[in-house]
Amino acid sequence: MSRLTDSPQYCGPADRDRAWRVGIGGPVGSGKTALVASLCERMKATFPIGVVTNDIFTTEDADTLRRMGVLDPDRIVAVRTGCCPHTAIRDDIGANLDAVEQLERAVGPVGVILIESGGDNLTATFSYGLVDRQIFVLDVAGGDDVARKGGPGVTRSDLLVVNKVDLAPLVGADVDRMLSDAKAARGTLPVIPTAVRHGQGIDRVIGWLVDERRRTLAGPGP
Ligand SMILES: Nc1nc2c(ncn2[C@@H]2O[C@H](COP(=O)(O)OP(=O)(O)O)[C@@H](O)[C@H]2O)c(=O)[nH]1
Ligand SMILES: [Mg+2]
Repeated sequence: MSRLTDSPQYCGPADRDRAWRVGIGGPVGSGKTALVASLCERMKATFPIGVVTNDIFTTEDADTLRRMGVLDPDRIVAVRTGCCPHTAIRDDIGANLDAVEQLERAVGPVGVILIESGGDNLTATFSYGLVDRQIFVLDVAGGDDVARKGGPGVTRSDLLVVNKVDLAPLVGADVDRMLSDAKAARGTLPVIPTAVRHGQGIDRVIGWLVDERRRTLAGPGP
């Protein structure tokens, strides 16, 4: 299975001076904001980091992250999409690109910008005009058959995170089966189980991000 980055639409970072951008998508409530918060808290000492959130009608996720104090408030910018979340991250990315620019103007060079999508269904993916890599977040409480249901986020995102593994016994979900379904759907593409709320699996996600960033910035090999 090839990943979305291999598609002809992917142009790569047009300007290597700009921040490396990572999209975080997935269904409502799967743990996207929790993942963003945890990544900010653990990575900000090493990388100048920024966040763009997408909500349909409010700035709820940005407000939450500011309240949690995971970053300086001016490093968190909210986009109010006013439309289906996937429209703003895939079809008409102008508002998100403006938010990225606003962030970089406000705080100077940023090493990594995390762009959280509004919660959407299994069909949502980011345009590679907006992000360099994308993470899709599922959670075991959404049903352990979700990985089998497929969709581009499950099958071709650069990283699939299966979150809330701590809840598996409570909701009767079979995590091993979910992981093996996901691996079968994704071939060599990575899958990381997490319990973000308890810090479980976050170091693996950070390791993946650091490697992918290094690889992107190094450019194509000789
Ligand atoms: N038990 C458990 N709850 C989690 C975990 N990650 C997130 N949550 C909770 O799930 C709910 C939705 O998380 P949120 O990050 O807002 O989801 P989003 O809609 O995808 O951004 C919140 O109450 C989180 O505290 C986890 O690993 N385990
Ligand atoms: Mg959220």
